[in-house]
Amino acid sequence: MKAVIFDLDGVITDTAEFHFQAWRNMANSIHIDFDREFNEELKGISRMDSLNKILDYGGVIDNYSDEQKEELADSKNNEYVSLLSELKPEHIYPGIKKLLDALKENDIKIGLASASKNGPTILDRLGITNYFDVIVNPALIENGKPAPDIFLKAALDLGVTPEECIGIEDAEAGIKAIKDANMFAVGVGTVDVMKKAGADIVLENTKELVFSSLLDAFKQT
Ligand code: B16
Ligand code: MG
Repeated sequence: MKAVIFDLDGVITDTAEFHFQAWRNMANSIHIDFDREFNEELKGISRMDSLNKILDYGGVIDNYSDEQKEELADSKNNEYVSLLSELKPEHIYPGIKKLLDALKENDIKIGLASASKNGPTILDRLGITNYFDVIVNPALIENGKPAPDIFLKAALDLGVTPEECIGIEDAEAGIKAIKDANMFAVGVGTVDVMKKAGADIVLENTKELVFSSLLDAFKQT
């Protein structure tokens, strides 16, 4: 194992509630409402894919030009970014800081493969930017998760092969992306859902993301 590539939202911290509030306000402004169950489908996918899903859900996908969609996505993002100002280091999920320290101590490279264009802002607010050797810019990745591209780019930029990497994800689309990249996939979340997506091991809580356990699990493959 030479590198660990992290997803951000749902693994390092949780800004899902901010995404939910901002998307729902945007949707309400065009007379669409949705609940938390539908919101689950928006996790881990890009901003524009999320907007298209919402417009499709509201039955109005054909009523909006590309320009109008950009405006809607911008209005959601503006609200989301202002909500991010509430984010603090204490919002890092349990066990993550300890894992980052252990990876550094053991010379394991650290990458970020988040679909979020706000990834660098979020890492800054959490005070953990310096741990990351590579932060992939999702704007430069043609095919979003579940395509493996963002994880492959992280490995390439870290100078390691995919087989030397562990990927950590909380979304089905992300686990599929890691497996299609030929990496060892650690799922954080519900066992059935993560296993179905192809996770090699599943942890119910980030507290269980312990360096020695990850290394053991990786060695067994
Ligand atoms: P942005 P991840 C994803 O982050 C979120 O889970 C998803 O809900 C969001 O739509 C996506 O980032 C894009 O975010 O609008 O900030 O570019 O889980 O890949 O870290
Ligand atoms: Mg995620």
